[in-house]
Amino acid sequence: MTAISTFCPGCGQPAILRVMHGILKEKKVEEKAVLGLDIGCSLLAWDYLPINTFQTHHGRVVATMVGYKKAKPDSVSIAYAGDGGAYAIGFQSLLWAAIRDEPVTVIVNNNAVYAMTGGQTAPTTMIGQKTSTSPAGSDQMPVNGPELIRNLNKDAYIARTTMTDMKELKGHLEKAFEAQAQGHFSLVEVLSFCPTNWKVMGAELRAYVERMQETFPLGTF
Ligand SMILES: Cc1ncc(C[n+]2csc(CCOP(=O)(O)OP(=O)(O)O)c2C)c(N)n1
Ligand code: SF4
Ligand SMILES: [Mg+2]
Repeated sequence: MTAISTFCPGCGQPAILRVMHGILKEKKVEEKAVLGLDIGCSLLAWDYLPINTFQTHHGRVVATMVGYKKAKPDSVSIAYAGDGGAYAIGFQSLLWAAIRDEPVTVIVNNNAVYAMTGGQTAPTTMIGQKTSTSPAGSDQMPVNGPELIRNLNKDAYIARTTMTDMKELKGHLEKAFEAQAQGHFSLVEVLSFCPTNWKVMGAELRAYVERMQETFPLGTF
């Protein structure tokens, strides 16, 4: 374990991970928790927190953590993925975990790009958003994961929040872990800064996330 962050300065992911870790500590389930990591910048969490982590292939974190939960039903099984890992390459296994109401908690870090590989257009890239593969602005309809999954499972806890509001983020993650404890699927999508690929800094980061909320409304679904 090391507390040294390898995330870029200003990245949203350390804040999400720290809030999540705080809840596990408060509930004294740190030792029972396993954080499964997708490929993408989420993998930089592998040694960020003093909890066990599990590195999976790209798009396979939900399936892996479903399997882990089946093997260890007393565990707190967490799948941490980017928007690309969750809603593109891993979409099929995510949808089936939701349909089957698998008792795992999925946290999706939505930065609206494929960050680790250079900021390409992702399933969550917004109409008009400029990326390295859509320099004139994307014309592709984005995927609204929580809204879609809500229609597949009425018992799951499904929410979208933002790392700019730690209190809300904490509340949603707490409810997601409670849903898992009660035997239900849960997913919290978190709108999150990626200064490196958005090419913005400081106050502009918050403004970017506010614009994201026009496409990705916050709340419980
Ligand atoms: C099977 C496979 N396809 C493609 C890649 C290349 N790849 C690695 S990370 C990544 C993008 C990840 O984007 P996202 O899931 O949104 O996470 P982020 O980096 O934005 O946090 C891609 C395409 C890979 N590692 N494996
Ligand atoms: S590229 Fe973006 S998401 Fe990845 S660590 Fe840097 S700021 Fe964070
Ligand atoms: Mg991403």
